Amino acid sequence: MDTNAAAFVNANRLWERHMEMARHGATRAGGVNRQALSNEDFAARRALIDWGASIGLTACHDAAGNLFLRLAGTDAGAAPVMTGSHMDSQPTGGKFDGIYGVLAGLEALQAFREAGIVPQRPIELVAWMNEEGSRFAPGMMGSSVFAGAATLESIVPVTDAQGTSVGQELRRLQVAFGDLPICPLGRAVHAYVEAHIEQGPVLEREGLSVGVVSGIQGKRTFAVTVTGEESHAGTSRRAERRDALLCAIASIQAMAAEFHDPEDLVRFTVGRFDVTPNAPSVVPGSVRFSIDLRHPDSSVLIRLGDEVEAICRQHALPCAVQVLELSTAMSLEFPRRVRDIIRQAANEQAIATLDIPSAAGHDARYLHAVCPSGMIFVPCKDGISHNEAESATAQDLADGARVLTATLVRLACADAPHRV
Ligand code: HGY
Ligand code: MN
Ligand code: MN
Repeated sequence: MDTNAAAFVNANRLWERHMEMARHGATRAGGVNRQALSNEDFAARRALIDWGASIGLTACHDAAGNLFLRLAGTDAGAAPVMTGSHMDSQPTGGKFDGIYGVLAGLEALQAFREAGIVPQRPIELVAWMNEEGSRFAPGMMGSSVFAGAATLESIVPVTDAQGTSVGQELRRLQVAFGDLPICPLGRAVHAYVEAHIEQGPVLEREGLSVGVVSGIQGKRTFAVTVTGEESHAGTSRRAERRDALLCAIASIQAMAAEFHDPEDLVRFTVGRFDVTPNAPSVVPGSVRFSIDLRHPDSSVLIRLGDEVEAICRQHALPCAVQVLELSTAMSLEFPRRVRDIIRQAANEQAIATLDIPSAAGHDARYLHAVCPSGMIFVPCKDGISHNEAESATAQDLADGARVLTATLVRLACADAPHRV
């Protein structure tokens, strides 16, 4: 048995698997549109299951659509170590967001097999359902239900823009993957480590290939509905109009002004804006828009988020407003002992690292609530992500996978020098 499993990480195989996965939902501009529980997502799941089967991993999925591939350990009853991320993408997503953590985990388990290492604890590779929240809002549905932060009942009624519900798509998933056993929803996990592209410019700027993630900034998301009155574009007088679009814009501009901070730490985003009836000669009667609000300081996030409804009500007059908070997540810091294990694994591989906070959200947020968790970042070109131009290098992806592999050895092997 070769204890240096990381030496068996194959950069070319890892890269080729990314290119193969990018075929599922490939867009003309070179990105991917592989949204949660779509046919493209199903195809990616089947490809992952097949790759896993070729190295002896056994697959199951839970009632929330989370997919697990298990490497057996000598202690079958021990709580597993988990690693993974998400395979779903934004509609104009890139080839690496999410899928890198899944393929780096697969690469690590293949390295274990090729090194002849059987861990004491089972190691489970996981692909969380609907991390992105683009088709069904909010995101991180699978990991939040797995961790008990949300219920299955709360996600199944959520519908996409076509009126298809999560429940309908989960049933379609169970039929399409009828060969997969169903595993329990929410199980004991010994530790969780997620590899992900940084989605920011720091590692590339510092010339480093690996970051040890210190934590994740807080995020609150809202759905706002502004209700006015449809009327004729030619005959209805301005004084009588209740124009939902102008009222929504006034609310958004008021929030942007209120949330503007000289330190440029507030992240206020209206990414979705739906006008009804969306007809050129009809004064809009209704507008639904999303709010994604983030800040590294939870007290600021609480203060600003608590102002959303009042600002909307005040500035949307004479229209009516309904504000629904979809998700609330405070800033978190990963446990030092997990960060130390990741850093020591990198040192062993002679890979320099940097401690770096995550401005983006990740499923690790919910695993952090149920077990010792951590994250490994690798750079992406110019920090670009949630964009079809998202890019990374085979070398950086492999370095991250090597650190992940060495970390998993420490977490799952009996004779490893560390305990979480
Ligand atoms: O929005 C996020 O932070 C994540 O990339 N879905
Ligand atoms: Mn992601
Ligand atoms: Mn993303």
